[in-house]
Amino acid sequence: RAKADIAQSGHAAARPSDRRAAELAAGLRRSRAMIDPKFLYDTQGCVLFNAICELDEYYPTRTERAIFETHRDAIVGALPAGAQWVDLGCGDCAKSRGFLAHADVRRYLGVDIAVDWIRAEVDRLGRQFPGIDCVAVAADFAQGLDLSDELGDVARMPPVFFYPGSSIGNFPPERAVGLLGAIRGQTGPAGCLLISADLRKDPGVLEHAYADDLGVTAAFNRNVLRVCNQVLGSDFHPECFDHEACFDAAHGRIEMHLVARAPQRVRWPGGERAFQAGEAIVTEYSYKYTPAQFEGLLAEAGFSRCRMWTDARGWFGVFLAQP
Ligand code: AVI
Repeated sequence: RAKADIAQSGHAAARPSDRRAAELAAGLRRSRAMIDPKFLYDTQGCVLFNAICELDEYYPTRTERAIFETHRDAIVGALPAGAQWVDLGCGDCAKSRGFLAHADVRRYLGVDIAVDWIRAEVDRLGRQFPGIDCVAVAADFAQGLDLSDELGDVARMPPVFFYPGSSIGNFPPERAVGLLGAIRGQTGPAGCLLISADLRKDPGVLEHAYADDLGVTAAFNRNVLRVCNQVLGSDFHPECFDHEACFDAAHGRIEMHLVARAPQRVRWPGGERAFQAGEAIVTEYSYKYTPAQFEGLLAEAGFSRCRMWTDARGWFGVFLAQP
């Protein structure tokens, strides 16, 4: 079970801060240095990510919003009645609001790793929708998802899992199938999954979306080195690394890199790593799928029916997957 309340119980072998430091050190020691993308999202990283979502180049957020608005009635009409709405990575619950106003929902579960922050947001949602029982759940579902206790009898109150933002694209396909499979295991016979995925398109459009002219994504990427310095005690100089985003066609993914401008050595308590000029640290993958590929992942995860809504350019997909 990936539950923050269990992770914080103090009985784990290593303290969470030590585990995070060990994970960073292990990634940096790999022949191709890597930093897990979850480290991008400290408070400053979240502010920068929200700014990215407003950029002209970063089309996913506004394209998804437009698809939700255009096809709201069709989407809502396909959802089960008397549902419990499970908002995965709910944040400020903003994307759910437009659906809760129209769908037949009895209960809302806001699931997020940052439970202290979301508690206030979920309470606010509860005041806006007094007829819906709103609950905040602490879980790092990237590590696995088991909400069976919170969901209760799914045959009586079918869950609608909601996973917007194309965040599934930040998992490699095999891990994505694992998470989708865990969701499928908890839908029951009448529940479903409403999920977004960014679709394949011209690599130039993709690369520009991840390397904007203002340099906001560059700042977001470099910020992870500051996080490293805080968590691991390393002595990275973020300004000595260049942001790079390139589309790897063979894997169908954008790769975000931090590229050493000059030879340098980075030290941390108990370790160090030398970088040649031009050597990269991989900080994020963002997979882009064709509709058929993404439907294939959903099928592999155990969903047998699937519908997709998209925009006029076919850049972004909203999928409703049912058992
Ligand atoms: C959160 N996730 C879906 C974003 C993406 O597009 O992969 C993260 C991001 N990284 C750079 N820009 C946006």
